[in-house]
Amino acid sequence: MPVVDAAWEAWLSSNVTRGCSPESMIEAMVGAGFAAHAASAAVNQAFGRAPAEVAATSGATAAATEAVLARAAPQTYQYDDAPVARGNVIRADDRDVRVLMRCERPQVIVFADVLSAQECDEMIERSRHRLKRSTTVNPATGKEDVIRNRTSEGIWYQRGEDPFIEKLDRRIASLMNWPVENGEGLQILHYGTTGEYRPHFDYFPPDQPGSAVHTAQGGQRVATLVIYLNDVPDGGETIFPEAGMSVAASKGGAVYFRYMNGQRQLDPLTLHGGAPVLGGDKWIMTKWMRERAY
Ligand code: PD2
Ligand code: ZN
Repeated sequence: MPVVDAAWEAWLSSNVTRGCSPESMIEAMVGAGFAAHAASAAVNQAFGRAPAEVAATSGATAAATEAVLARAAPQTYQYDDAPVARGNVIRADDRDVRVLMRCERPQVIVFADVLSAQECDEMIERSRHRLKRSTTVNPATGKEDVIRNRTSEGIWYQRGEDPFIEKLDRRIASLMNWPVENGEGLQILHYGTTGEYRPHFDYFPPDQPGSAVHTAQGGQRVATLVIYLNDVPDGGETIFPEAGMSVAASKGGAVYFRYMNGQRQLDPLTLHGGAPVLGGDKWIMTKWMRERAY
């Protein structure tokens, strides 16, 4: 952190004499690495040493500091309306889906009956023999890595790849109230006992070089629907550690969460993970929605 040495003293007094505003001076010092309170104190002192007529017109440095801090602070996420319909039962294309719980910050909705028990069984049976060890996107490179954060196996279905998948894609898009064309293909994941997915964000971190590869088509992810395909006997909840919330896996039920608002801000409270499965296994089906057609 810099200190107010002779060179800075000279800079301060010449800027006061030139008629610079306290705000611009505090901003310049913060930009040079000073803490806001240190910059504010130094600017205050400089105006205090100035001739009375300059000091009188300088205004309050406290207000100037506030303005600088407000500009420097990361923008807090603004919660606007999620696209999901209101009400306790939502008509999702061909099926009525019950709402069990809604949370506004972060935006999380828990549903029952997104899939029937038979549809869950059919998805599991179709997928069982095609599973591969899951990968995770490396944020630095954008490549898929097998890492210990995610101990599951999975398979992707192309959007609308057959009539059964197409029906589910349409129902899910209708429930999420987002265009079916903006959806990634469905992903099935299977976790054995002890399997887990450590807390992460589903969006691609904008400041990481690897994200550009993933957002080139369809843009950023905006919302996720995780559908549970079986009842997990013990553990395996979807957890939101920043919100202190967990959702138990219940066959045919689902958890929706939305992390990108209309201003393209991303909600850090949607940090989430799959808790370790403590008994039995866990099957889920995930839909990620993008900003644009994918
Ligand atoms: O298995 C889950 O509950 C879970 C939790 C968090 C899955 C995902 N994220 C995911 O597939 O992104
Ligand atoms: Zn996730």
